Amino acid sequence: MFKVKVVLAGPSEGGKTTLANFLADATENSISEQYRPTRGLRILEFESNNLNVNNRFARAEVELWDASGNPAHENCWPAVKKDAHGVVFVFDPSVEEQARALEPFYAYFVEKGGLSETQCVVFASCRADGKIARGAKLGSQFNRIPQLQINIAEEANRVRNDFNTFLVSLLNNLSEKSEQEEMSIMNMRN
Ligand SMILES: Nc1nc2c(ncn2[C@@H]2O[C@H](COP(=O)(O)OP(=O)(O)OP(=O)(O)O)[C@@H](O)[C@H]2O)c(=O)[nH]1
Ligand SMILES: [Mg+2]
Repeated sequence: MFKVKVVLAGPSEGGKTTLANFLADATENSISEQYRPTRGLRILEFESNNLNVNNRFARAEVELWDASGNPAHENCWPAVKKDAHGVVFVFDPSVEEQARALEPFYAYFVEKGGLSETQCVVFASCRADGKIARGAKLGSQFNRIPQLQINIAEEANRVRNDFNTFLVSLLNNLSEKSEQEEMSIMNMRN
């Protein structure tokens, strides 16, 4: 079974913890009314089944790192980035400042080394009543990263599917890599 470390990154009140609880609990009603800032870091673990990886069904053990978006907790970031397979950037598109506030996270996780853009996705986390006509627009550095609108309250299944699709893309990379490694080990033996 694959083990995948996925990081949730983005500004405070973007919706990371809400998303993490939803994904890990597998319940439909995990949106809490009250905002409780994450202090530092939480790590949630769960299994995702029935993932189609290279035309084989696979399961994955997901380690979801839900870090605080508050710059006061930046000291956690190195541990968060270390050995991460993928990053989900989360922000609230109905709040203009959140688009700007996402940029330091891109800079840290992608620009400053670590992850490539193929290991990233942006989830614009819409609130229940969030009929946003025109959401906050992200900087051009995000142009090469797929961006999806998610709405846990109204489209729970779709959010889960979107996350699993992202997982599969990460796992495809991983399984290709391990096949290449196997190949090179065999070549060394020959
Ligand atoms: N209705 C609805 N509310 C949401 C959703 N996501 C977040 N919220 C609300 O937005 C607020 C902030 O959400 P959190 O998930 O705690 O934000 P966070 O990104 O973890 O913030 P930090 O821990 O400070 O970095 C909370 O009041 C949530 O109830 C959502 O999908 N739907
Ligand atoms: Mg949080």
